[in-house]
Amino acid sequence: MMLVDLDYFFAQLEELRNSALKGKPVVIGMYSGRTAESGAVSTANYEARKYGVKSGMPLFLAKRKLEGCDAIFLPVDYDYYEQVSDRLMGIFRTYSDVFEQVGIDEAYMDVTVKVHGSFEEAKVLVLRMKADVKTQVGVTFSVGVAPNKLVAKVACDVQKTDGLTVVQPDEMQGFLSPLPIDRLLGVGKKTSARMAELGVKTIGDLARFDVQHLVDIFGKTLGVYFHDAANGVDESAVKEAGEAESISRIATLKRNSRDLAFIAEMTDVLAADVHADLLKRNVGFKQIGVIAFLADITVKSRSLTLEQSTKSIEILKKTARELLQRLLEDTDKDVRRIGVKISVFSREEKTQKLLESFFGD
Ligand code: DCP
Ligand code: CA
Ligand code: CA
Repeated sequence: MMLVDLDYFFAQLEELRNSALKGKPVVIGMYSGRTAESGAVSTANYEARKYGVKSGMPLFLAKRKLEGCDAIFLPVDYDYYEQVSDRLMGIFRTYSDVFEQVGIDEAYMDVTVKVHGSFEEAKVLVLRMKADVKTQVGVTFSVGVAPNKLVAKVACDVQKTDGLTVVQPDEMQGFLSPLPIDRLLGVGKKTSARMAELGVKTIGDLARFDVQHLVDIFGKTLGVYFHDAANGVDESAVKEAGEAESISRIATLKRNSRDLAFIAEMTDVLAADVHADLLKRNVGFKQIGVIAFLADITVKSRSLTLEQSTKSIEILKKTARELLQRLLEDTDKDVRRIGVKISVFSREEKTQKLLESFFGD
């Protein structure tokens, strides 16, 4: 398994289209627009990081740290970054058996079959891919190669830029053990502080810590996750994105009808049912569909994909009504049964959710 992550992504892409920036500190800012100065640092190149500039820092602070350094401040240009990201992901994908993009500049790749299970061959594949991306796009990225996703992620972060870190099965413990626990996915400042109170500072400390004790403190899911993670245990598979699951409800109307208001009463009820299920699973939806079984036994459906995933019941009901209206405009038959369906994304894993809610990390 491997994780690829582009180096100082937004800033590197600004350097890519304007080579005059190279060698200077470059800061990409998300300007809030309230005043010319207000906003936060999205990212910075490594020249700027030498002065202590970091993602998330207020822009005025970054300006202060870089005073007199001939630093360049640029606003985010998300459309451009996304365009290049799509090209990069397209290239990475061709080197994978299974490919899972997890952010604008990051993806997991399962290459087990391609490299015949050999870490040596994986290394060769990464070097080929680095050269390919360098010529085709002109950017660098760092890679972690390991027996599983969890360790690949940690490995990717230890050496940047243009890094390649390979951790073989027999090296896992020695690799993880001395690292601070915040290198583990989901362990941020607050979790680290809580762990430090328990005398747990390194991943090795955490690996040796009594699992039952962790469960008592953090609950079963997280306690077991921390224990496994520290021991380099992760069984999760690389999953192709966009494998949407759906939730749907269908009901028969009290009478056949093509009266919008009457049928919409039913789609509202179905939407509420679907929504309750959605909340239970704690996921969002992006696609809504309405299906009608007509009196002449034909079936018609309409669907819509939203710009952004949401959990809103209002949007669900309103969109279902609109789809129903469009559907009725395209037929002169009565509706006998009606259904509402949404596509949900199961990518959000339980542990990830819990980690976010537990400490806000
Ligand atoms: N980003 C952001 N705000 C943050 C963190 C990140 O806008 N708080 C954006 C800008 C980054 C991009 O996401 O370029 C990718 O984030 P990374 O965490 O991978 O950071 P970088 O790619 O910038 O740097 P690194 O070289 O450490 O990977
Ligand atoms: Ca990155
Ligand atoms: Ca990233």
